[in-house]
Amino acid sequence: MIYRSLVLFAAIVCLAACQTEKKEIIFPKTDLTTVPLIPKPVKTIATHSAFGLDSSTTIYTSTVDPKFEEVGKYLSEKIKGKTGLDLAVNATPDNKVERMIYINQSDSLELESAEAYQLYIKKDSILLNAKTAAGAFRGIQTLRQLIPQQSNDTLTDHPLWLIPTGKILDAPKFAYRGAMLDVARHFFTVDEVKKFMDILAYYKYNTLHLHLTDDQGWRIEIKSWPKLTEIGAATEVGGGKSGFFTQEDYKELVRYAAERHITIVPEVDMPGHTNAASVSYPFLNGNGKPVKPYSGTKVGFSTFDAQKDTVYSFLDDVIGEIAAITPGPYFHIGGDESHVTKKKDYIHFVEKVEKIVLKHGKRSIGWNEIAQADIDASTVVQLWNEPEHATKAAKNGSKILISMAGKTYMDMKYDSISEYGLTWAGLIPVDVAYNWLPETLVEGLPVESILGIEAPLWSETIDDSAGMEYLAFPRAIGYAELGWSTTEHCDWENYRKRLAQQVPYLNEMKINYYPTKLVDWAKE
Ligand code: TNX
Repeated sequence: MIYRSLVLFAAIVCLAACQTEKKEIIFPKTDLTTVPLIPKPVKTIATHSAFGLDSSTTIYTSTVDPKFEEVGKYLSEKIKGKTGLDLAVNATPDNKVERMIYINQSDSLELESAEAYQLYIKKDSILLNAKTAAGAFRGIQTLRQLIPQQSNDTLTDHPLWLIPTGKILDAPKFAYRGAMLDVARHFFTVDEVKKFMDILAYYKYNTLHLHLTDDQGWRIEIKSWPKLTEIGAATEVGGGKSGFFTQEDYKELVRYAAERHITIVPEVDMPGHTNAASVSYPFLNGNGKPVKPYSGTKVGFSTFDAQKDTVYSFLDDVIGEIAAITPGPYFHIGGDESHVTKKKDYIHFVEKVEKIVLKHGKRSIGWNEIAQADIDASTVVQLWNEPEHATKAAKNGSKILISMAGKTYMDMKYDSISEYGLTWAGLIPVDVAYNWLPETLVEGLPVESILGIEAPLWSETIDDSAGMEYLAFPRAIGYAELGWSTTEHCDWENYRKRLAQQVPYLNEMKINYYPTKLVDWAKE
């Protein structure tokens, strides 16, 4: 099969080469190494000519794994959006094919991880090699970023979008590169979440963690416990529109994410942050006080009753229903700020819930407090405030996800004039958000224990795409690079120039980013 697709590739390249021989175009000198790619690839070598993308360019893909063809179609759709060109995918080769983009499933040993890719750009062909469709998908994001905004209309009788020639060899530093969206404090619609995913995908994120439940709202339909959404979804911070995802909505988000090779991680935060669940079903409540709907922003007052068997059978249903519609490997159990849960109850609770998650075929992720319990080595600890929890968990074999509040909390204000955001973990201007490394942040935490990086966006101060985008962008673009690029490529001065050149994309996507003065934004 691989042999057959290579023969096809060779045949089409030959066809393309023969065609272009007739009318040799003299391209202006290009330099692949100066294109403002984010995240910066591992290795880039320029050969100074150009591939002229035009209406006769055709996309071919390996067909053994149908997901490669889907990647080809995604590329074609994005090229159409940017240039207006409508490129065929896997059309029968004919004499009109002058140039081609070939997305090839390769077992080259140089592709060391699932998301690694190689991009060879020549005058007549672009070859993208990857082991998996996920790798091919990351590779086409690089290709999208290489396509200039403006076409060159002077070289031939029709417009050409000149892609600099050369070679890019690339692979991520960390396997997990995520963002979190809190849909509990304020609800965000399916379309708002989809737009967020589109942007994350462009910068090679591979995970979206949805914080689905909190004191102020329960946002996911659970068929066996309908009051969770009938009652628990009616509130949000400050009153407001509220809402929830039906299971069909959630499945649609999962499908949309999968198309972008993004894994959805669902979170049910517990035993604290559970007021909305307890309002729906008061037997769950363990803080000894009458429960009432909550739309404030205080944390740490609620808890499930960790001693009741019925609480665990409820959780077995909830986790089971969500796990059944979640193809990804993780289920996030929360575990933060359970200030009114007795320590022994908290530990008992975490250990029991972790077993329920395992029973439903998932690995747990929990905020760093869960490391106080005797957790399984398969459980991931998400470090947000107390590094000693993370180092302890790593010693016991757990992987650590880096989300330190003072560096990665996208809900912190950028500066004193920020329109949205909180300040408890400090102001996080765009340079502070970028100028650190996940692998050296915590002393004594070996890099092998780091699963990756995740930037949380809590939503106490935002309730729509405008607010979401203001806080997330441009900071999320920097976290994408910290999670993907090699240490020597993570350099603020170099990065801020590349960030400045993201303006055409940010505008094309109508992203309400914060135009920080720390960056000399490109004029369009
Ligand atoms: C702390 S971080 C929280 C959230 C808040 C956030 C606001 C964490 C695990 N818990 O409940 O929304 O601060 O910045």
